[in-house]
Amino acid sequence: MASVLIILGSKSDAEVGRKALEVLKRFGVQTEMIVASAHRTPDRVKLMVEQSGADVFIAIAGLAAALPGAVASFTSKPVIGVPVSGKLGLDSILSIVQMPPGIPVACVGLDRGDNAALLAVSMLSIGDQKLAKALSSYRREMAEKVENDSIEVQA
Ligand code: RP5
Repeated sequence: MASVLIILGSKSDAEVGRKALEVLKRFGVQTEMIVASAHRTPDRVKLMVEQSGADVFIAIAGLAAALPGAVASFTSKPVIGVPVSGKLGLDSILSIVQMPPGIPVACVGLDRGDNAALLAVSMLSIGDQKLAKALSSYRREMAEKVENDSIEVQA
């Protein structure tokens, strides 16, 4: 069964991680969430990634957010980075987006654990028809909500 490992750079990133967990749970994707810091526990990051059987990794970190890049250095599976908002705003985004050539990571918006999970579901759905169908109906539900919202504001 397809699975995702969510790695938080700190316990303080847990709220963003929970957004991802919620979405992955809705799609029935097996998920585990752990804490491992790229700067404070680099050996632990390596160990957790190398011993994980996950198909997709979601790495969530703020400040000089090296975690997604560090995770990607230990696996050739897809890594999705989630920049966590701080005082500066662009620090974690740039740290994740500006990977050197050869080791890319995907980057979603600030604090968008939910979008990271949806992107993971989209990747996993390539080889999983059930997941692909679930993603299509999720999108249909969203479209219906927009149409209903429109009716509501017009009334
Ligand atoms: C980053 O530094 C973590 O991902 C977190 O977003 C930020 C602050 O960490 P703590 O001081 O809360 O542990 O490495």
